[in-house]
Amino acid sequence: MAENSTFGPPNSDPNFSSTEANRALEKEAQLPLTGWQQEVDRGLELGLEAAASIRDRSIPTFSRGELPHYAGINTFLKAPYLEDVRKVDEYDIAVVGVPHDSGTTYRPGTRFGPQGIRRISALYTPYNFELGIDLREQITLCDVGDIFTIPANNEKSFDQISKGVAHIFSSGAFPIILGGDHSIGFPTVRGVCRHLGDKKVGIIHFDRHVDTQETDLDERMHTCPWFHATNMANAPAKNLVQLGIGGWQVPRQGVKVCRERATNILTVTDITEIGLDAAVDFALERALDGTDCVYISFDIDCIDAGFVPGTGWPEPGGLMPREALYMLGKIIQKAPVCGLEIVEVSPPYDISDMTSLMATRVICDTMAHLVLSGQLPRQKAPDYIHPEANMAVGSEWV
Ligand SMILES: [Mn+2]
Repeated sequence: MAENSTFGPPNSDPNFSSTEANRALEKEAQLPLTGWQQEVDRGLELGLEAAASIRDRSIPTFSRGELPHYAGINTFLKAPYLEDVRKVDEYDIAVVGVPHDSGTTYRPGTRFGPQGIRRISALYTPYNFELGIDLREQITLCDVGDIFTIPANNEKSFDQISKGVAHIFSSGAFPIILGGDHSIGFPTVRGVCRHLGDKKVGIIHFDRHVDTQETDLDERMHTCPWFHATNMANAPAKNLVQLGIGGWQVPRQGVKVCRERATNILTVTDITEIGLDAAVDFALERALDGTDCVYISFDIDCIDAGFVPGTGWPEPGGLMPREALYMLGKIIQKAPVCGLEIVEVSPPYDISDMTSLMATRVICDTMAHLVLSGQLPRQKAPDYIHPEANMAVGSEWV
């Protein structure tokens, strides 16, 4: 502080002592550095000690961890790549890519979504200032790579996706799914339902589009996931909540299905008029009515198109990033969440990685709120995973 300053330290100023920023400063002091030290030790062991001229002796010769951010192999957040997916149960969270865009009806490119999200995720540290959380210290995360999708055949891809998601979900690792277009919403939920037994899941769906029609262009496309997901007994339509719907790209045949099945829709105007907290309460009450857990399907195009140009059907007038992130965080704080998918990131249409960055932000905030709400790391398998669930699922899907 300058000698002639008229200001005292912020935390001694009664007008500012209770700011989020001051709380964040205090929270950081409570976080351990154990995981960081392990990363340094591992880097030195596997990456060799640095050249003699390097004064910081925590730096290895070969980059083997978070640093430097521009180096290394691009898994999500530089998490370990888990080649042997049979060991996914050893992690709290498993990130999996679903590079499938054959369900796209206009601008393709979401098959590169997982790569785009992973690439820009290298920009992030595992620490968040105001949340006071350091993922490296508090959970274990792996990147299991991508599901092998079949570009010429949506249905075969759906079977692959359901099998892969079921494998992760049944292991107890929390699945975070990087799309891919929104057609994957049906097979991902089907994979979760495979191991719910008679338990039920409510779907909270952030989107500008309803995605509820039976077919589009004669197939089950990215306009169709919730028609088919809510046909499953484990995922009732009355528990489908759709936040941010509106504009000029909502097919009328999908609207008809929403009306017939009485799904729960809030437009962007609804959300801003009733307020974010009331919108969160609306979503939770309906998604959790008679269900055991919530699955979050986050279409990046729910955000105003100005922030997310890299998507298949950009639509102006969407949610502000702060609004979407606020609602997402509050929902996770208050609901048992069984999985997250982030879809419709199309890097070929992106500018400066901004759409992929938004997706990364959604994922990292989700992980943080899962930890802050005590859902992760898990002490035991959640009740909604069937006790006989195991990773050896069959390949037949209805
Ligand atoms: Mn959409």
